[in-house]
Amino acid sequence: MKAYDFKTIEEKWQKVWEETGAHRTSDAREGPKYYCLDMFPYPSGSWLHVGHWRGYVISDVWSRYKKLQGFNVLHPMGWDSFGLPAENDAIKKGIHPRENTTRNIINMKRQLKQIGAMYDWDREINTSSPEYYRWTQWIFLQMYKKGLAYRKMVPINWCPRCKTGLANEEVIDGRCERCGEPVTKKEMLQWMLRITDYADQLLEGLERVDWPEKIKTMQINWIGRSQGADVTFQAISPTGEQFPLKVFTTRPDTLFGATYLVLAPEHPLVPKLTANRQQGEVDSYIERTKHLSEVERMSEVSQKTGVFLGSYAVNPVNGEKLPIWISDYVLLSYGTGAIMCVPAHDERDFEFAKQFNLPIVEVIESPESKRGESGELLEAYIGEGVMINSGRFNGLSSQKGRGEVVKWLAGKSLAEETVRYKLRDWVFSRQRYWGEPIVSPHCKDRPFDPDAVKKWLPVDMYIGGVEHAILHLLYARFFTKVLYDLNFIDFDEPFLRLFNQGMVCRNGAKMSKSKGNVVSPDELVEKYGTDTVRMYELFIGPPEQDAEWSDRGIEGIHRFLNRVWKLVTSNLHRSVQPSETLLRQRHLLVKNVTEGIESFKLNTTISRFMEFINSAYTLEKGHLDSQTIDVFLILLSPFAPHMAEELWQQRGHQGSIFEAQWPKYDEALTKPQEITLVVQVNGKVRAKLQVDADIDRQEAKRLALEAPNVKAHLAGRSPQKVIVVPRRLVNIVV
Ligand code: ANZ
Repeated sequence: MKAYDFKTIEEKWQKVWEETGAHRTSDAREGPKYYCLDMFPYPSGSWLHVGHWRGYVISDVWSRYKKLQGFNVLHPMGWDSFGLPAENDAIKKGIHPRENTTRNIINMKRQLKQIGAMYDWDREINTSSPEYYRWTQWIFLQMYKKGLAYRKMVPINWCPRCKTGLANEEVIDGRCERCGEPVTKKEMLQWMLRITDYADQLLEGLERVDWPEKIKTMQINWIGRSQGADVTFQAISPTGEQFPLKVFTTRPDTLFGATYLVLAPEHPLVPKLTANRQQGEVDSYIERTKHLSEVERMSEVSQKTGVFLGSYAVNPVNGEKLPIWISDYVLLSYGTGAIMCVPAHDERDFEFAKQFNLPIVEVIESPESKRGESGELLEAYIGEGVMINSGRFNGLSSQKGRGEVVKWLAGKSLAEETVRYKLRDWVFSRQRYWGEPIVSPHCKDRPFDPDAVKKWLPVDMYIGGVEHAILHLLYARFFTKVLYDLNFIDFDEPFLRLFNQGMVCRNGAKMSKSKGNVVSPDELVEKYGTDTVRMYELFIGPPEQDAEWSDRGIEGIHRFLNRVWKLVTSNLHRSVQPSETLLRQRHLLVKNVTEGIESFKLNTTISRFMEFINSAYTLEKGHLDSQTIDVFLILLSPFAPHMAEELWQQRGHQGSIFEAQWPKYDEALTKPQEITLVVQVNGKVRAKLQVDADIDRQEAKRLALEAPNVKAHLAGRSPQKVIVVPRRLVNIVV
């Protein structure tokens, strides 16, 4: 028997897999198709650390498991290689991003291969290669033809020093993340994609996919559908001119409680409605707002600020004149960019009214309102209730009143029901160099092979980090829906099932280069082998949760694999029948591993393997029959593919273990075995009990003493002695 020489074994099998094209997917292979996709990595130059490994190991276990179940599995890999991180990395190294990207890909590919995952490298794609992006351009053109891509002047975050537009995420406290220069807003002509046309479809489709609820909720909130009404006020300028002024509100039932209006500082009516004496203050407020990001403007913690314009608007429900203000908490890009303010029933308006001493008028009554000693409102009451101070609508419930008020105003063309979305059209232009060039096209061939698309898509299982919950996953769904509407594909949701792995942490923080807490897999692979590292990645915690990395824990997994190696190699050709107990344990293991993988409980599944091996050593004294070994190896193979493949061969099988079939189990054999326990009182049989075979002495004694007939014969006397013969008899002496 040879020791477990993981180095030789792993090198050997990676070579064999490569040479035989074991991971190449053939369209012609039998079995239903299964498409398992990883979120593609960015080849940005940092090495893969053990945190990156985790997701790839999870998806590989899943793909190999599906293959063993008889599916024809497609598991490709590619590179998401355009974008700011790739450009910044190239700038840092002083070389062209294309050259840098090519180098990074070579490195990362070598590292990915170290995992021993079954990627079909023949289908590798690279988003920055012309062969790839000519087709993203082609899709863009189709969208343009359908009116879904258009150009518009929009204000973007602009860093005057770096001379580039910045994403909201790159603006920190109003300054450029990289150079610290204050960020301004700049109007620029941008390419936009009309994702808002798809808002309802993007919501509806979420009901049809098997995704974590958390991610669905995040997308629902991001799309942010609000049902409400546009209501028209009459604004009167300081010179007496009148302008219709539309506000968007989700609470038309509170119209009688409006005590002022607020416009976004950028609202086009602001110049017309500003009184001369207010001009200076208004101008400086507008200038100040330019330096704030939307995130900062919507922040709940910052104090409300604003300026009175010096003009008024007439409330259509009661003819009252309300002062018009501007404030940064109203965004131009949402609704109509103007709001009516009801401080009694809106938190932000309440805060603003307190700050500037504006009147607060209650129009919704509820016992839940929080009041001070003299009955005044202590905070806005935002819930439902009964309408008061609302003229003809008094006494109606707020829910019912909402519709009635709109109906009444609609009759005078002063209101209409509307649905608004938080979702904005997507600014698709990039000001930087390393990004998809926007079209100059001569597409001769096709973007994709319709037969292949029909066979493989949609993706059955998509695996990646939770940080992509919104943008990437929403855009991908949008593109899919557009292609569906253009009749290029016949499905409209790209990812049927989604799995998000948790992050790997060290010293309590997410593992990352910038935190200086990364662990490289290289030395671990060198010391323990890939299979050990793979299994340890899975063992550190439930896959969907964040987990703390410890270098020490890996020893335990390595010891386990050594025990497996020893046990199997010392039983390679033993012609024995399994004991009844072992047979049952084997069936139970098949059940547990199958269910464990199905429910992604990969860490506890590994514990099941360990228990099985322990009891094989103790109960069976290290003797295993061939069939049990084969079943065990197949179950283990998605986790430790190199070792399983090697031992499978040593058992004398022809061909790869991954051509084998996932074992089945007999449900009856997984149930705890029952035996008949005979209970005697003073030598006479008084009861026969059906109990679990592995019942312990304590429990056997308790059950025996509780049996009704036994109790009757004891007649209240306490036994002098209770003798338990395991699995057979309990003898009670009184
Ligand atoms: C009056 C009112 C009274 C409101 C009340 C709420 C409660 P969601 O649910 O997020 O869609 N609003 C409208 N446009 C806005 C903008 N551009 N910037 C900031 N706030 C805006 O919220 C809709 C509500 O947010 C609208 O309903 C409006 O305030 C405000 F008791 O109108 B409401």
